[in-house]
Amino acid sequence: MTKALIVIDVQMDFCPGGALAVPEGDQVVAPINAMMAQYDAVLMTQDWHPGDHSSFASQHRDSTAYDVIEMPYGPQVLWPDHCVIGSAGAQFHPKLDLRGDLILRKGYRREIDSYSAFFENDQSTPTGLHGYLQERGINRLTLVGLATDFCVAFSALDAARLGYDVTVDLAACRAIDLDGSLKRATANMEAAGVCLLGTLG
Ligand code: VGL
Ligand code: ZN
Repeated sequence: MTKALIVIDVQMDFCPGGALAVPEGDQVVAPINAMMAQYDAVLMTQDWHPGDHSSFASQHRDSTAYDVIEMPYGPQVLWPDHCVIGSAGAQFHPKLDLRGDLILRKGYRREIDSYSAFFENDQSTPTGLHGYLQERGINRLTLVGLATDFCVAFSALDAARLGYDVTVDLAACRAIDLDGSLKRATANMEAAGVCLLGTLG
């Protein structure tokens, strides 16, 4: 078995003081760095949006952040502007160990958001990560990072659906928790056979 650590969106905008700050988001950095040596591959995702991305509330008249609107591909939460391509907020946390093999950027197409590392939010446009992992013979994945209830959960659910052996280490994740989203996400992950380690952060 070949195993990879997938580090989701440990970026400044998701840390305290950032544009879409996740409570205690920066506290995932130390545990994630400590885990890296135990894996055959370390992959990182980077949320990477153009300044006029359609997931930004600023792009929609009469909407405010955290509203949910209907997009051609389904419901979409509107977010504060965050992780804009090339901005300081899009950078990885400066203490994150960057020894990773691959950095996968997502959400760079204006018309569609991408929470998952595997598919955009239409749940059918692939990012190419599945092909990369298959070619490297990686079949066991541990996911960590930000945020538990959005990008980590969507990635874990897609990975389970694709047939990977999936673990989410909750001690190295933190959540946004919007209207019960954390509870829903953990229930969905459990139902999909994702192994949840540690306690909810
Ligand atoms: C995320 C909301 C918007 C995440 C990214 O990384 O969980 N959440 N963009
Ligand atoms: Zn985003």
